Amino acid sequence: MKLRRALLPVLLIAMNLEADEANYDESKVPEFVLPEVLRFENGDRVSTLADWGKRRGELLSLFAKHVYGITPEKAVSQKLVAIETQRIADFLGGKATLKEVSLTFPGREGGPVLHLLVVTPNPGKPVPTFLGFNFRGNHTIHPDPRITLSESWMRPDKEGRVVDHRATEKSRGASEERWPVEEIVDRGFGLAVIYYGDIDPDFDDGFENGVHSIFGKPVGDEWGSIGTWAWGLSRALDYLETDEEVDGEKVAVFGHSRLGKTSLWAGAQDERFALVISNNSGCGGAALSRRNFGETVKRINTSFPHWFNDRFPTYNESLSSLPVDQHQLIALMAPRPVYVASAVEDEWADPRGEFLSAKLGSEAWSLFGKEGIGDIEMPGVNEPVGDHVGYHIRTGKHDVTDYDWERYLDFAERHLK
Ligand code: GTR
Repeated sequence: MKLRRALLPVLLIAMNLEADEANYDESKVPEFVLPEVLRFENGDRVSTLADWGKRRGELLSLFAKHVYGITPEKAVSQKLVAIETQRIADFLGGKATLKEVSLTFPGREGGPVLHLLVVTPNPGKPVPTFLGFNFRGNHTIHPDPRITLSESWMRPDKEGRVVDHRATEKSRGASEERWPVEEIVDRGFGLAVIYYGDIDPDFDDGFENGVHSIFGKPVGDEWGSIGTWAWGLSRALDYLETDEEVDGEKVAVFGHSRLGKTSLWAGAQDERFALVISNNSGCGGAALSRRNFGETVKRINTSFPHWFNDRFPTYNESLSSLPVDQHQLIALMAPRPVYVASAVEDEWADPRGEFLSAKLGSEAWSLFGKEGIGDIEMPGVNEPVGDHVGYHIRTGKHDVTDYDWERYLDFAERHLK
């Protein structure tokens, strides 16, 4: 009896762990009913473009209220001041110009600064441009020693590239494989990047730091970190619209993983983004929440309580009552082009769930007489598909590779040039 009692908690923990283990078995994906793209909450069908305009608004507020959080009014109206702090006219051996631009809060000296790095082909003229966050500082996207080393809070690493949360010289170019800057420039595009931690350092500090120091702690259903990051992308776009070497009407927003979730939420809210790219964004990004494959809503809300708003975890155990699913987030990009990419070994992100979102979200493009993914079952590996909604699943793991960028450049060439 005594022994049994002692064993009980251990057993319960073990059972719990088992229950929380990720599912990678397609036959164990539960049956589910998805909320429709082209149907209002009141049950009416969406059949005209005017209807879609209203449905779009409805979906946006549902995603804000139940998933990513509502952007506080004062943030929506906040303008930042842009100051060019460095210009390197002979970047990439003279092929390109690199600019560093600081975006600051007016009247808030010592407040958060968003450091934007913009590379555009020489000679300068307005070009379509990719905008994306990086995970480790702007100086990691290319080893050029003239790029300013980020002074922002960084996640420590074992390689000595970050010490005491500060980037070291050793970290220059550390992420260059994810950013084929020269290839982008050679194909006539610009690239703008920001370190996402400039907006909100990625740890659960109870929303004290980053831009929360300006806007205050979220209350009620207000935003989590993904919401603040997405807001930062829009502020970067405010600046890019004024940059003479950037075509502000042709800015593609790109992101990988948690930052892919962010690029989707930014693209959904801000229709000035001309094209939207989600690279391996997974749960809370492109992947359908109801599939219970790989990372689940419960798991993500437990591991990263600061990413979404406080209401999202209330659906951890009851996904069927979540009023939205992620194919509707994809639909919010319509009629603009959107690209979703998966990787075979990135099962955690549920490649099939990412594909299904792209495919089912495509319904919205049909209202505009445009083709989305089309009538395709799961495409083969390294076989990109789709017209205004693009998709590929490539070989390899959770990452951003040259293969991914080549597809994004092809897609952007088709739609933005
Ligand atoms: C993982 C997380 C994913 C994804 C990834 C990343 O730990 O479970 O949802 O966002 O991090 O951003 O690298």
